[in-house]
Amino acid sequence: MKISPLPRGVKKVTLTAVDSHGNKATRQFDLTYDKKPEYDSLFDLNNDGVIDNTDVQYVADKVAALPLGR
Ligand SMILES: [Ca+2]
Repeated sequence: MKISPLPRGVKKVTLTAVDSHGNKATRQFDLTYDKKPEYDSLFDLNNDGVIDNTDVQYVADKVAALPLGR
Protein backbone atom coordinates (compact mmCIF):
# COMPACT_ATOMS: atom_id res chain seq x y z
CA MET A 1 0.00 0.00 0.00
CA LYS A 2 1.53 3.28 -1.09
CA ILE A 3 0.56 6.20 1.13
CA SER A 4 3.19 8.71 0.07
CA PRO A 5 0.74 10.74 -2.11
CA LEU A 6 -1.36 11.42 1.01
CA PRO A 7 -0.77 14.45 3.19
CA ARG A 8 0.92 13.62 6.46
CA GLY A 9 -1.16 13.15 9.59
CA VAL A 10 -3.41 10.59 11.20
CA LYS A 11 -5.11 8.26 8.72
CA LYS A 12 -7.90 5.82 9.44
CA VAL A 13 -7.10 2.40 8.01
CA THR A 14 -9.83 -0.14 7.33
CA LEU A 15 -8.91 -3.79 6.85
CA THR A 16 -11.58 -6.15 5.52
CA ALA A 17 -10.96 -9.86 5.28
CA VAL A 18 -13.29 -12.02 3.16
CA ASP A 19 -13.32 -15.80 3.36
CA SER A 20 -14.24 -18.24 0.58
CA HIS A 21 -17.89 -18.18 1.72
CA GLY A 22 -18.12 -14.41 1.41
CA ASN A 23 -18.09 -13.81 5.17
CA LYS A 24 -16.42 -10.53 6.04
CA ALA A 25 -14.64 -9.21 9.08
CA THR A 26 -13.60 -5.57 9.22
CA ARG A 27 -11.38 -3.71 11.64
CA GLN A 28 -10.32 -0.07 11.72
CA PHE A 29 -7.26 1.46 13.26
CA ASP A 30 -5.46 4.79 13.13
CA LEU A 31 -2.12 5.14 11.43
CA THR A 32 0.04 8.25 11.86
CA TYR A 33 1.90 9.09 8.68
CA ASP A 34 4.58 11.55 9.70
CA LYS A 35 7.79 10.45 7.99
CA LYS A 36 9.22 7.74 5.80
CA PRO A 37 8.37 4.42 7.43
CA GLU A 38 11.28 2.75 9.12
CA TYR A 39 11.73 -0.91 9.75
CA ASP A 40 9.98 -1.88 12.99
CA SER A 41 10.42 -5.47 14.07
CA LEU A 42 7.04 -5.26 15.83
CA PHE A 43 5.37 -5.53 12.40
CA ASP A 44 7.75 -8.13 10.96
CA LEU A 45 5.53 -10.98 12.07
CA ASN A 46 7.52 -13.77 10.42
CA ASN A 47 10.89 -12.23 11.45
CA ASP A 48 12.43 -12.29 7.96
CA GLY A 49 13.71 -8.71 8.17
CA VAL A 50 11.15 -7.35 5.69
CA ILE A 51 7.69 -5.94 6.23
CA ASP A 52 5.72 -7.12 3.22
CA ASN A 53 2.55 -8.85 2.04
CA THR A 54 3.36 -11.97 4.05
CA ASP A 55 3.08 -9.99 7.27
CA VAL A 56 -0.13 -8.29 6.08
CA GLN A 57 -1.60 -11.68 5.14
CA TYR A 58 -0.78 -12.98 8.63
CA VAL A 59 -2.84 -10.16 10.17
CA ALA A 60 -5.65 -10.64 7.62
CA ASP A 61 -5.82 -14.35 8.48
CA LYS A 62 -6.04 -13.51 12.18
CA VAL A 63 -8.82 -10.98 11.56
CA ALA A 64 -10.70 -13.45 9.36
CA ALA A 65 -10.52 -16.05 12.15
CA LEU A 66 -12.28 -13.74 14.62
CA PRO A 67 -15.98 -14.32 15.21
CA LEU A 68 -18.15 -12.04 13.09
CA GLY A 69 -19.85 -9.11 14.77
CA ARG A 70 -17.04 -8.32 17.19
CA1 LIG B 1 8.16 -10.20 7.39
